[in-house]
Amino acid sequence: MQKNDQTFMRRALELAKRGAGRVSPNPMVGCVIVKDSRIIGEGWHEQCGGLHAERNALQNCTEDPAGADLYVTLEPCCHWGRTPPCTDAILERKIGRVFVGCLDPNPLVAGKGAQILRDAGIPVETGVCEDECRRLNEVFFHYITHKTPFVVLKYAMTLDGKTAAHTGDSRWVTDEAARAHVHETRNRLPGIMVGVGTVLADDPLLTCRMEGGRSPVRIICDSRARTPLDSRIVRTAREVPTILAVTEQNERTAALAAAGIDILLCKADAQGHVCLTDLMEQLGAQQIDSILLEGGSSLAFSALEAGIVRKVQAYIAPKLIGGAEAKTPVGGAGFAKMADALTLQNLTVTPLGEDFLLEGDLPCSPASSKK
Ligand code: AOF
Ligand code: ZN
Repeated sequence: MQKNDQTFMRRALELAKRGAGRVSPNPMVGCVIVKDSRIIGEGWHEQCGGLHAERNALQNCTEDPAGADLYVTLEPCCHWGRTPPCTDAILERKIGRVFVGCLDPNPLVAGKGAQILRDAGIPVETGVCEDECRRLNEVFFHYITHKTPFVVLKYAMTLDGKTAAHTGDSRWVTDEAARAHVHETRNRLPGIMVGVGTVLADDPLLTCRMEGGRSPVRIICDSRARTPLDSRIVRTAREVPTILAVTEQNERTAALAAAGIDILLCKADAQGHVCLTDLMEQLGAQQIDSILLEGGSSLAFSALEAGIVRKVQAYIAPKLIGGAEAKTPVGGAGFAKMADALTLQNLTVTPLGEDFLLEGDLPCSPASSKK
């Protein structure tokens, strides 16, 4: 692999990121077309249903791309989806060589795109900046194979592990930079989920307040439909799509539906709460490929116990507040032994102003995957 190849692929990665929050449940993909070491065309997948990165880059070429090198962060597709196959466009425009970041796990593509190009005599190199390309689309990689949302558990806590003072005061645990980062995530992921306890305690809006951002679909886990009709979430339900996951339908769910809330009837678990595995399957069927789980502490534990959480984002403020009764991010019954604790992988630490963001992955256990 040449150093130049990585430079062009990194440019394609930058372009791909422009699709954040716009392409779900499709992947973010970027493409650069290069002739004599000069970029002659750039493109990215701009929105779901729109042209793919390769076709956009080919369309934007300032000169004939015949014989040029094409760099794309994801294997070119070879199937008819909402758009025609990218392999056709690459062959029609007589591209000389193709450099691919990572193969497409979509069973309709999965290596066949690269093979079609090779069979047509085009040299294809795969695995250029592969790690970065895979990481960019961790949501897509999960969703296309499991058909359930990639769940990110997010919380902010003090250095002594509290999400609020013992009085309940929680404004604010972290500073502005960390809070702005949360809004970027709200913009990126199509769903945001909380338990009804959080609605009753905080009356949150759960919208994205980033400039130019778009708000995720709000999902409330509320088995017995206790969300108040005069809560801010219900009052804004006609502007921001909102799903209430319940275990029974009654006059309260009817009143909430009349106020613009989508009622989603779910199976109940042994405790009578919404069965999270069932909820994830139903949300996946609605094309919601990822969800930011913002609390509260009992839903966080239920989600961890059910094995639906794939990533944890812990914002940590360098503050000590104490209080035996002060809330912690993960409640519920808890696991009995330290040996049962869930251990994060691929941990990263990012300083944000005075605070820190700790992020790590939780691998998919066989029980929590649909195959
Ligand atoms: C590419 N380049 O830019 C993207 C690809 O419904 P469609 O037509 O948008 O196809 C969606 C599938 O195509 C998606 O699941 C993934 O396998 C691939 N996405 N492929 O060659 C792109 N966005
Ligand atoms: Zn394509």
